[in-house]
Amino acid sequence: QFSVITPSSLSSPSPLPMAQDDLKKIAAYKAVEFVESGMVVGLGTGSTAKHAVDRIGELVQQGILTDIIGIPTSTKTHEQALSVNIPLSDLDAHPVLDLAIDGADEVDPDLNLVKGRGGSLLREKMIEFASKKFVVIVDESKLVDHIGGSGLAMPVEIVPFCWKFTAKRLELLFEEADCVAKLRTCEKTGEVFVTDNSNYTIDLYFKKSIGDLKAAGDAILRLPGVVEHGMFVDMATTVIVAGDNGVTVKNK
Ligand code: ABF
Repeated sequence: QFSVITPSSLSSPSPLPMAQDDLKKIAAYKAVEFVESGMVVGLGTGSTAKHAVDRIGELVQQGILTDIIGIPTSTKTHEQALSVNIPLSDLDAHPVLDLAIDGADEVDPDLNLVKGRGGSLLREKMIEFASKKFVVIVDESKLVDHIGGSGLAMPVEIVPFCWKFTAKRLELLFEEADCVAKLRTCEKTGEVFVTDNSNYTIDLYFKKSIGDLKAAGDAILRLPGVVEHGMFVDMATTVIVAGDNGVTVKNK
């Protein structure tokens, strides 16, 4: 069920569309309200999750949140969290998390997600899988009717060894969806993008529906060479969406 909340800073809805980054911040701050002292918290990656990490750091520094342990989902978030004084640990020491907060690239009406366009997905999936609650924070531009139907990338993390073979097998797997597989490169340098886990990323582009998401995800994982894919099916417990008319919280 949806509940609509108007942020206090928007007591009467603004007549002007809000900047996308402001919406991300509103969603992030709302999610941090779920964080309590003593919790082990998964810290997401990306421009939306960054606001949540900053906010948690602020509350830790003010002594409002105490005994927090953060589990970062990327090396970038690890550095950011350290810079705002959040005590950190990892999944080996804390195999069960109370809560994880992270962004997403696409969210469908059943709260299934596409993640990984920002470069991190494997550590995110491991940490969010281990969390009792997984709160996703997005601005309304991320809402889609069908996962993979936006024409934008569906990321798959693969081992570098003979990556062309794996890319070809991924295309063949989704032949009926007219899939094109592209190796991700760095925009600035043109060099191959290497993940935090020293792997490569293949971005899949579909012209037609990929059908059942779980079946598609399982088929991807059965391909030798694949490490993990960016479909997060049945993982989010709450999605917080910030839009011009306020914040919407949807619970699974
Ligand atoms: C990460 O950040 C990724 O899984 C996802 O690709 C991305 C969303 O980033 P942003 O909040 O910058 O749109 O969590």
